[in-house]
Formats: sequence, C-alpha cells, structure tokens
Amino acid sequence: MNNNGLKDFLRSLKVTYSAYNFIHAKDLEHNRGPYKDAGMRKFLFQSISSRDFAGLPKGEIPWLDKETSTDDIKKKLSVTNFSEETKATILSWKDNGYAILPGFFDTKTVDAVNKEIEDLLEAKKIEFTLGNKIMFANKASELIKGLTVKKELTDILDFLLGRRTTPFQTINFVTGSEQHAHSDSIHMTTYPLGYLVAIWVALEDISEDAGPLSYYPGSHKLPYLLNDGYERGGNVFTVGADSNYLKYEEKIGEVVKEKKLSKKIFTAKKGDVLIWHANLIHGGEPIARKGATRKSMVVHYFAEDVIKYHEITERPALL
Ligand SMILES: O=C(O)CCC(=O)C(=O)O
Repeated sequence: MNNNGLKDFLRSLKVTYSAYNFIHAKDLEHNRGPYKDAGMRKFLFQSISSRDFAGLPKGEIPWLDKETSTDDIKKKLSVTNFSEETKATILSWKDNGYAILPGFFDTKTVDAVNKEIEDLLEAKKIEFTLGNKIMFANKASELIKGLTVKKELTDILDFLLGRRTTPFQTINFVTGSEQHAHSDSIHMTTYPLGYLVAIWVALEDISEDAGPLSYYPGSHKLPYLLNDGYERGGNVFTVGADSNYLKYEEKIGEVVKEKKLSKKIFTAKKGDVLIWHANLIHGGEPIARKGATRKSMVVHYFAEDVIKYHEITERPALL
C-alpha cells in the first residue's frame, strides 16, 4: 500500500476519527447538552450519523420550515429593524429557500477582503486545499472573522433559523468551484434537521461565463437526502469511500430531473450576498471563460443548541 492508499484506508476507519476527536474533546462540548436532550447514548467523540436519529422524533424544526403563515412572518418582521428590501426577501424564504441582500458589503470592505486573501496566501498563512478552496480564512484574519459576525448579518440569519447562529467555517474562492449540485446537509448536518445556514458573498462582479453560483428555488422543501438515500457504503467500522460521493451527486441529479426543478444562476454584483437554506440544492457552474476569476466567499453557520455533525463522514463537528 502506498502513502495515499494508507491515508485513504485510515480516513475510512471510524476509529481514526474517534481518536482525533478524543484529542480535540473540548471542541465537541457544544454537543453535550443537545445529546442529553435527545437521549443520545454515545460518547461525544464517537461517530454519528442520521442512523443514530432514526428511532427519535423529528424534533423541533426551524420555525420557517413549519406551517407558518405569511401573517405570522410579517408580524415578526414588523418588530425588526430590517430594511423593507430585506423584509421582502426574508418573506420569500419559506417558498424559495434563499434570500438575496444586494450590495450588503460595500466596495471598500470587499476590496479589503480581497487584499487580505492575497496577503495571507503570500504569507502562506492560508492555502488552497480540496482543489481550489481556501478553508478557514476567518481563523487567520480578524477582518474576515469580523465580517462573519457582523450584527446586521447575524440578526438576519438568527431570524431565519429562529435561534442564535455561529460561524462554523469560511471558504474562499478565487475561481469558480464547479462543484456539482448538492445540499449542504450531506456535509454539515444537524439534529433536528435544518439548523444550518450559509451566506455566499460576491467579492467581484460575476459574469455568466465565470462559473457562477447556481441554485434550485424551492428544493429545500424536498426530503433531505442523507447517507441512507444513496449507495454510501460503509459499515460499523468504516465510513463510505470518498469515491461514493459520486453516487450522491448522481442521486441529486435524478431528483432535479424527476422533480423538474428549475435552476437559477446568480450573476452577482460585487458585495451582493445570497443566503441559502440547509437543504437548498446549489452548486457552481462550469467555467466557460478560460482564466476567469470568480472571487467569492462562503460562510456556513450552525444554530446553537442542536447536534452538529457531518453526515457524510459520520463525524461530530469540531467547533
Ligand atoms: O461557490 C460555489 O460555487 C459553491 C460553494 C458551495 O456549494 C458550498 O460551499 O457549499
């Protein structure tokens, strides 16, 4: 077995993750209360997936995922200080599963973020991983960290989920992700379901040929596609192979076709923000113009007081 083979083998073993989690036990404390509330009989460092919740009630889902009337939402919005434009986009969340905040970040702020990314890359404080992703720039930059917790933003996210939210990670892109359609819930999941939300920030004007973000309005209302919904593989000792992720993508492709979902392309302007629901199907379009940049940033947020984990790798989330 070569080095890569050994790495893949170790990555497939649940015990490897458990050992890593054991060492990082303090980063799993956030799950202690929610495990207790759910009656979960597991150590915090053990593997966890939707199978562990199969015998449990669905739990209290986010208020906007319930039968909430438009009048109720309007009433709650009336006591906020959100702009009329923000109120209107929030009002469409229940049906659409996304909200758009045009020009939320001003040019000066966006320019500062782009410069920060360039400087941090140069100083080797951040790097490209998993292809073209820069993970956790918020841990290397006070400026970026500050933006992720900007009150005007988190007030909106908290409103959407009906709970306080905390950033889990940032992902910066310089070029388009070209990521196939997926819902974040296969990667970052909660019990009860639905307590994840993400923002996507345009860090430059993005044209149709630069591999823009795409998404399927209303797809968040479909059943969550989790490990049991496709040929994930894995058993009590191992998690499914990374290559089986293709089966997940195929399954999502089938759902899109079967449900005749229509796709929208976000040709955003610099500073625009799109917020997506935990179960909204989205991805990155192919880059049609060679060499095109598509500077953007994603921030994933979890709500507090829920179990937070990664369905695909059956790991509790380290926060
Ligand atoms: O920016 C993109 O193209 C997609 C990013 C994405 O899907 C994600 O971070 O979940």
